[in-house]
Amino acid sequence: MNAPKTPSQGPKAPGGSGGSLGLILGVGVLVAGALVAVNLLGSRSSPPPVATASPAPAAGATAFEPTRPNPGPPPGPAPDGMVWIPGGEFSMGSDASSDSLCGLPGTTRDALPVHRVAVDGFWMDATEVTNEQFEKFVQATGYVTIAERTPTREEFPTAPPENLVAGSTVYTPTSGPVPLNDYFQWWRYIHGANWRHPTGPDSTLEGRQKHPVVQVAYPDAEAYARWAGKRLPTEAEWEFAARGGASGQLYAWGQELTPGGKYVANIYQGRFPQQGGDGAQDGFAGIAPVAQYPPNAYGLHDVAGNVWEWCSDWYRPDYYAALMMAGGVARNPQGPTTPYDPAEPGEKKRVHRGGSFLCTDQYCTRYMVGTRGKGEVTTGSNHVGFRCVKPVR
Ligand SMILES: [Ca+2]
Repeated sequence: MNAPKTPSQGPKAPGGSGGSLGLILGVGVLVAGALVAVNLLGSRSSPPPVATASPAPAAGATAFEPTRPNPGPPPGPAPDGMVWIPGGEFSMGSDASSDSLCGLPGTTRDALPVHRVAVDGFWMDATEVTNEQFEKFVQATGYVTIAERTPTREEFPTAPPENLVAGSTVYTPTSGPVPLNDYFQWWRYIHGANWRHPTGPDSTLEGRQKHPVVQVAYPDAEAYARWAGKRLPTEAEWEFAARGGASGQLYAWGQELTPGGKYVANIYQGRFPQQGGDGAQDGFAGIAPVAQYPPNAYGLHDVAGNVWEWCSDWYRPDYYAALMMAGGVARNPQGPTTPYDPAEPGEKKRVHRGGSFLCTDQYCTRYMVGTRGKGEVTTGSNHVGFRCVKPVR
């Protein structure tokens, strides 16, 4: 595979794309399981306001209260491939006790505090959007994804010429053990990687029609949803749906990672991120076709693992604290009005949810249902996809 070099200086002080949401040639990096974008093309933003830290509940305390789904049957027959999510009131987030399950202390702090939220009922795709579904969209519209567009000199005047090539970020296993704090060891910007060639120009979709589409940036996912007469879920809708009516559980299926000794999601077992390190005890090394495991109580497949899913909320680590401070029950929250990630203050990020086939209890446990991820909006990778929702008119 022809892999243009990532910048020799590696991850520098957080840069930014300024006010522009134009094409950013970025490297997606796995930081505690979340895809984070590092802008390779220079910094030109002013720092945003400082976020307030999320308070942690007292040790041993739990803020979870029962989920109260809205009563009544679905409003009609389910649209093709979708299931009814009744909506209702629930406790959202992940409490401090789950923090210790992540290898890196503090990595779930942005899911605090657990707070009360209510969402209206909606239809949701039972699975992540597949390659064959995305292909129909592209055939019908001629849409060109961001990873397929070549960044221009005008857009990025300070970028090295070798970086001005269309491509995307690809997980590249290492030949041996590496420190887990240097994500450039296993993420590469690959010229020619895009949804048709998910791991680089030599890869194809042959045999992958039922795999979730990947290498889609946020605007790509949004364009698909619009074409399909749907939209992307808010983070609150996503979590309500993923919890399946239960409250305060660690996983979408319960409290145990492997109920009955069996894996029920496509995650990663073994030595991360080494070549051949994924033991595939869950049946799959790497990405899997959708719906290979039992659905949750609402009929949703793969809300944990396989690929991260875009949500429509901007990412801020202090958003839950802000909702808590506002008091009462947050009704149909839409996310903060502006994005902010202290790790990369200049980048505009939206929420990712669900974790991926690269999440491991060694390094990242974001397949836990209340935890959060984040991604720069123009950055795709081969472990981020999406599913859509359809509100009731
Ligand atoms: Ca796996």
